[in-house]
Amino acid sequence: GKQEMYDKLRDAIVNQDINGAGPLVQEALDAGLTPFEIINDGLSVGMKIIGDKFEAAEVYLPQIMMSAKAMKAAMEILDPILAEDETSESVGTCIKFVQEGDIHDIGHRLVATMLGANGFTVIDMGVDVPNDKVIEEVAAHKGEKLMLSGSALMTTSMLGQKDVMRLLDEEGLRDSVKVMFGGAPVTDSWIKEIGADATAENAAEAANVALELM
Ligand code: HCB
Repeated sequence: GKQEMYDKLRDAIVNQDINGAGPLVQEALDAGLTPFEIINDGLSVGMKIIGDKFEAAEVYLPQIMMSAKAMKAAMEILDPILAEDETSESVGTCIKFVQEGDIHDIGHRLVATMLGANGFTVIDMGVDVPNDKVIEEVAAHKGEKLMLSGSALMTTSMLGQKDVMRLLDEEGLRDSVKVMFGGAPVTDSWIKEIGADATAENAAEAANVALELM
């Protein structure tokens, strides 16, 4: 059944099965699972488990890196399919980036994929992006239905989100863009404190929140 397939997908990430993850995703697709189910109920669950194990010092960086590679191999199969599904009518433009000093890109990519699959035109600025570049990009798209989605996985890089909000104000751009920040350390109270619009727990929720904000 479905749950059995979800468990296999989860385990492929937890057990760092870099070579097996791609074929397993194909198997899941052939069995009729949707890319959303594969990501949300399978792969992401595995990534969460490996993250928790890392925090409990049960696994170490090399293992995490291999889990990340397995995740990447899985997404290489899913990304083109999700891109095909994109509706022709764009619901808005989303500038997506990871804060300066931060190279964690797994969650960032998942959110970008989900936003794209939900009708956003996604501009992926990648990781370790300085705030002045982010502000330049927002300015370049002023006047469009615009959303900014930033990720930060470290408490240090998260502080940069506060500067994004200050710079948007200073440049007179705050009213031109909706701002959603996410990443493990980001909380509702942080979002409130810095004056951003929203956060989301995961990629599926991020897509829903983004659609609501538009
Ligand atoms: Co990394 N790392 N890491 N790491 N890493 C964390 C983030 C720690 C929390 C682990 C820990 O120590 N407890 C920690 C940060 C501590 C802190 O500041 N609080 C940490 C550290 C310290 C580091 C290094 C400094 C380690 C070192 O070198 N000594 C180094 C940093 C390098 C740098 O950035 N300059 C580092 C490196 C790595 C890798 C390379 C081994 C690997 C990253 C691989 C890659 O991304 N390509 C890695 C990983 C994988 C992790 C953990 C284990 C998992 C992160 C992850 O991918 N989660 C993480 C522990 C953890 O987070 N629990 C650990 C899975 C994804 C799917 O979840 O939260 O990223 P997500 O995204 C979600 C969600 O937040 C939301 O939706 C996403 C999808 O569901 N979301 C948004 C995300 N962005 C959003 C934006 C929106 O607008 C809305 C929603």
